[in-house]
Amino acid sequence: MIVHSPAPLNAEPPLDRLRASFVTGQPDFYVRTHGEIPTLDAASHRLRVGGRVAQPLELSMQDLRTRFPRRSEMAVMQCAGNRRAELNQVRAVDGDPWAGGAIGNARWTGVALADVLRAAGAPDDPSLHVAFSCCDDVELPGEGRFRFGVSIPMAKAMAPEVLLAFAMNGADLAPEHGHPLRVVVPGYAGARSAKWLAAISVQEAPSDSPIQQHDYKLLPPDITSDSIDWSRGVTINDMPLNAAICDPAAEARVQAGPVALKGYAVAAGRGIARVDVSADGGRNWRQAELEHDPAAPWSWTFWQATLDLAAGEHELVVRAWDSAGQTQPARPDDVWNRKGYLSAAWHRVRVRAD
Ligand SMILES: Nc1nc2c(c(=O)[nH]1)N[C@H]1C(S)=C(S)[C@@H](COP(=O)(O)O)O[C@H]1N2
Ligand SMILES: [Mo]
Repeated sequence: MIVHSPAPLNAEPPLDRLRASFVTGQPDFYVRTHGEIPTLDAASHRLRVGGRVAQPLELSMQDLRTRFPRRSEMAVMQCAGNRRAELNQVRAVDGDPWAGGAIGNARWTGVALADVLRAAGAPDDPSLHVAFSCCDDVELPGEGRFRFGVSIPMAKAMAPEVLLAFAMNGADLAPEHGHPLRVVVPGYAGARSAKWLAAISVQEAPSDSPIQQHDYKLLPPDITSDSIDWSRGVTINDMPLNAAICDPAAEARVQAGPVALKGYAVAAGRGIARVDVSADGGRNWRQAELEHDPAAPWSWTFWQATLDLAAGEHELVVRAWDSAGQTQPARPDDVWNRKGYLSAAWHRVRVRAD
C-alpha cells in the first residue's frame, strides 16, 4: 500500500494492483481513518437506535443477524478526496494527496438500514435525517477531540441499497474497515459510510458532528484562505462521474507499438455508457471495451483499450460518459476547491515509448 500517514492510518493500493481484480480484496482496499482504529468485541458490541422513533432499540450483532433479512450489495466505496493529488498540482489544497486509489469495489453483506429503521418505528418522513455515531475518537484542527459522526437524509437511508454491513467479500470486516459493524451508503462519498457504528439517531437536523458540519463540504473556488465560511459549502453526498487510467502508470516507459490501457470508471446511480481514450492529450479519441456487471448497479465498470504508440512522449487520457450523456470536466483547474474534493477531471498519464 502507499501510506499517506501511518497514524491515523491512511493508505491506498497502487493502481495496477487495484485494477487486477473487479472485486477489491480487503487487504488491497484503501483505508481512510480520522483517528485510532478501535478494538471492538463483536460478542459484546451493541447498536442503539433512538431519536424520533416509536420504539428505541438496542441490538447485539446476533440480533442483527437473526432478526432481519440478510442483504448483499456489490458497491463501490470512494473517498471524496480520491485523486486529490491532481488538484494539489493546480494550487495547494488541504488533506492527504490521494492518487486514484482511494476507491474499491466490494460485496458488502449485512441488513438493510431501512429494515432496522422500520423495526424501530421511524417515521418515513423525507425531511428527517439519520445520524450515525461511531466508536473512534478523532481530532480536527480547531475542533478539538470528538467521536466520529455523520448523517444522511431519510430518503437515502430508506433506499434498499443502504446497508448495516458486518461482512466484506464474504468475510468479517477487518478492524480497519469497521469491525464489527459499519454503514455502507452506495453512491455517496465514503465519509457517510460510518465505520465502528455504535448508535443511530433519527432527527430533524443533520448530525452536529464537525465531520458533518465542516468537513466534506465542496467550497466555491474563491474560498482560498484559512478563514473558511462553512455555510458557503455544499454538503458532499452523491459522487460525480469519474474514471482513471490504472495501467500504464504515470511516467512509465513502455515499448513502442500496441500498448494496453486499463482502468476503472464509476457513475454513482447512473450507468457508464462509454469510455473514451486518447493518446494525444485529448485531440483524438477511441472507445474502450467495457467490463460491466449489469447485476451490480452500484459497482464500477472496468475498461481497456489498445493504442498504437510511436516512439516518444505521449499524454494518455481517459474520460467516461454516463447514461445521461454527460462527461467529466477536461481540466482539474475547472473543479479546484480548497479542501480538494471531487477531483474528477479527465485523467491524464504521461508515458514514454521506446
Ligand atoms: N467511524 C469512522 N467512519 C468512517 C471514517 C472514520 O474515520 N471513522 N472515515 C470515512 C471515510 S472519509 C471514508 S472514505 C470511508 C473509508 O472506508 P474504508 O477505510 O473502509 O475504505 O470510511 C468512512 N467512515
Ligand atoms: Mo473519505
